[in-house]
Amino acid sequence: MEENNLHYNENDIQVLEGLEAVRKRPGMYIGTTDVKGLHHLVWEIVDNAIDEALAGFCNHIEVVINKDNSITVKDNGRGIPVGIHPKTGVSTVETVYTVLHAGGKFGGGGYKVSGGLHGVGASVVNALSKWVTVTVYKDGKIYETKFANGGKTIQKLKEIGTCELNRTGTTVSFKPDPEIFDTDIYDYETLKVRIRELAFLNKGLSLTIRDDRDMEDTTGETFLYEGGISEYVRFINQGKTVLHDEIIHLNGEKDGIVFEVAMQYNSGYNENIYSFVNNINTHDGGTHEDGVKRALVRVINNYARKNNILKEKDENLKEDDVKEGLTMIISCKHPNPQFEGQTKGRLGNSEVKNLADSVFSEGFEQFLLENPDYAKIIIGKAILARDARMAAKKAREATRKSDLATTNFFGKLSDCKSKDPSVSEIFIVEGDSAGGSAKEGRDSMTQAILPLRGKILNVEKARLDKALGNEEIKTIITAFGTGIGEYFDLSKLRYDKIIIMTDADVDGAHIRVLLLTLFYRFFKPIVEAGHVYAAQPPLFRIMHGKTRKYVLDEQEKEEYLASLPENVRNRAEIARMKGLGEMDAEELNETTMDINKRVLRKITVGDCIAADAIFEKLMGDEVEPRRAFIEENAIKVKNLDI
Ligand code: 0RA
Repeated sequence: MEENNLHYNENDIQVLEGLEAVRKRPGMYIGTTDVKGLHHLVWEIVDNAIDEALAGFCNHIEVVINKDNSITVKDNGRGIPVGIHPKTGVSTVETVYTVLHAGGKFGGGGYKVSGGLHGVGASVVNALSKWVTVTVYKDGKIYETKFANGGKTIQKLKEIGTCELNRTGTTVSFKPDPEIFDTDIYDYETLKVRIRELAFLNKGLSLTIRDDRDMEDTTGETFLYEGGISEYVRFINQGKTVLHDEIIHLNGEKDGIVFEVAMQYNSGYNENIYSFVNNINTHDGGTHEDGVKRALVRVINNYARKNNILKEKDENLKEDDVKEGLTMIISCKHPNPQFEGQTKGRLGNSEVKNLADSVFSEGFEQFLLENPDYAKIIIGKAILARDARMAAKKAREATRKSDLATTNFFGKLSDCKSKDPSVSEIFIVEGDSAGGSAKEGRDSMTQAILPLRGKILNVEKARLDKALGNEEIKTIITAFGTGIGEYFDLSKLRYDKIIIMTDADVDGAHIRVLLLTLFYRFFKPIVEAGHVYAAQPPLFRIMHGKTRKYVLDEQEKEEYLASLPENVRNRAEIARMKGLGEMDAEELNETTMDINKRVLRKITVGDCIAADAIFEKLMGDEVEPRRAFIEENAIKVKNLDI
């Protein structure tokens, strides 16, 4: 093959050693080689296209999951430069894909995504792929280069055709190397949620996601938000009762740092504050968030005192009080962000704090002055929150004192024998009958069962003090052992895995959303530390002869049937599993609980946020969105990964 007749020089050897290092220790470059790392590859490539958009040269990006679970990312930017690079002696395209960390130096945008694990560059994707093809449209020509088996160049950049002069852009396709990754299956929802988020965060940029594994889906979904983060706030608050129609949107710029915030209060009791730097979620906050919060507390207290809503004898409102019911998106674009903390989830740049404070306080003060009625409502809510906070503190102290022995806790929980948290698991099971089978089918040494009677309390609709009075919630808190709020202690968690086991139907989805909401609001560190899982009960049982085979979904069913000889296939009995309660103890153990056979899905904070977003549709008072949602999802409830 002509492509293999390449002459290797010293530069090539260095390149190969660089990419070999990535293959030896992929974790150092992309964090993990599980499903998260697999998706990370997509974001590396998309980030490059976003940089081109931030530089002002690209307004559309398309991501396609191809039939073979390879990915294609297409942008309409200027196209990666195709000339020979003076340092490497090969094309710039090839350089970007084969030299570690080369990408950044060739970027056109001012806001490089350089935080956390992002921004390691296209070469890392190449190193971890079975094959990569890059196509560049530029100057009326189409260029192409190909790599295979961990980034080895198998086709040098060459002209493969012509195109219209005004057509420019870069298209990258890659197939993750199955030798590196634990799984090679992309999850459409995961990609979609982030793509939609990128559309919110980059107003005017249109992003399309398409799943070509599904023959019926040929158009995909396109996200484009001219209103940017304001529309993100509206999206999060959809279905919630808002306290003011207008979304407050403020922005400012200083020394190349662009700062933007959008907010709206709703009548709920929780905060939804999300902050980003260069499109990366800073889940541990940082100076941009601190500046806004400081200003928020100050402006509200000042206004409340000036207008005699807070009397002289009253204490100032606290941050927690003014955050109740607040939905807020903070987005900062910074040319040189410093990310701090163990997971690099915190912005450290000190200069951002004052910028955030001044932009926010000026704009928000003006909003209050211009809207005294809204000001009264917002501050009135904060005062109620303060009163509830005091009551909740008392209730929490009470919960902390109640220990395992004093509640009627043992009646519900069938605990495991082991007291070693590192091997212990707790299954939270929908319904008493499934709970019974689970109890019988479990490994009682390491597996605890907690059956849920009815639906647990919706913590979106109740303040903390009320939630803490709820029996099911009390049981869960006691079982976990961590406490909550200011008494929370992750090291006291009694189980390594918390496994939600619900039916694959709409009711099951309800319960899962309620639990995810509870976990997210009360036990976020448990979710963040990766202790929460969803069990995946099978959807079909296939019987032929003496063989019983359980499969998770339609696709797996088809694949299994196809693998059978025709005469066996024709006689196979296929049953759709209706729910957990339908399985006997042995079946439940074999399909869903046995450590060696089951499939668990790890729940991420992202899942919880997604659950929160669809929450109102599923649970809210409004009937219409709920009906639409249930109809929309009735067919693919299995895919309702929430
Ligand atoms: C630097 C300069 C030029 C294009 C790009 C970077 C570029 C990089 C990527 C990565 C993915 N998509 C991209 N699109 C563009 C263009 C310089 C010129 O005008 O030739």
